[in-house]
Amino acid sequence: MHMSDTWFREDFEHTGSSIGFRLTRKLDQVQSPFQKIEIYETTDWGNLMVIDGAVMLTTRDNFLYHEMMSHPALFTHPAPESVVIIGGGDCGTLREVLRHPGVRRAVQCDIDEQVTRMAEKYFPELCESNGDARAELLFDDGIAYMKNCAAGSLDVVIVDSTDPVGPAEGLFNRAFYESCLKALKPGGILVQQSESPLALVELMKDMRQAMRDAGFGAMKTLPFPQPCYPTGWWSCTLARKGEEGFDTFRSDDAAARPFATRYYTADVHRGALATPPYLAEALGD
Ligand code: AG3
Repeated sequence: MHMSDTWFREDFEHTGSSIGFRLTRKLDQVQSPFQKIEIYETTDWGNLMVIDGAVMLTTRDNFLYHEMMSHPALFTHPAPESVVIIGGGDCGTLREVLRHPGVRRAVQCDIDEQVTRMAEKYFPELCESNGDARAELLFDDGIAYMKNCAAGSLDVVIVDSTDPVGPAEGLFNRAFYESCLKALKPGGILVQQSESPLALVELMKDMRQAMRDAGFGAMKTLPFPQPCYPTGWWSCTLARKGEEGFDTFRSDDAAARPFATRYYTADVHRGALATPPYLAEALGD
């Protein structure tokens, strides 16, 4: 018998499905100027962060998402030194990026400081690299930040956003991608969290069209499991400033990586590049 029969459930209207967690108690809640952030303790998944009713992460399964948002792009780029993360206020992506010894500067720009304050308290392991001399944490509008970024100054831009509604809506359109393209050096890579590869293919197509219209060359969507997000299956999309594709990556470096991972390996990376036929047909990958 479990001590609790109280559940948090995210009903995802677009997919006609839900994901839920059994709770022990509510730990915190804050209404920031941008959104409502809730923190729960669960019986089996550690702590849970919810923003405006949407699951952001759990202690137990966030490594899947954070590793896949970072390592495929950083092991595809020949020598990533300068990285910007838009969103990502929980600092999990930042931690993974900083594991790469070649990275000299990693800027995280999230509009909502409260997300980071909550992560420091309830997901301290994700924030363990925040004091790294290479890290810079900004609490600012990511759209404006990318617009004002020096042209040709970045190797990788990672958009670790919420769904394309509310504050994150402007992170999925052509104007924003144009700013990203301008800020990247030739051969630079944009990574965008790109929702469920099963239920949100239409959204993914629109997003990729906006990237193409902005001038990005090669593109590739990598699916991965993510139990806490709608349908339990998620994806990131990589886009290149230039035509060089994503089929080859620094697989020897990935295999010999000087840090521990729990999901990402060179083989997992290779596997994620194998696009299932239905998705290949829909996206042209
Ligand atoms: N990632 C949030 C992805 C969107 C989840 N959508 C949902 N639950 N409806 C940002 C947090 C991880 N750093």
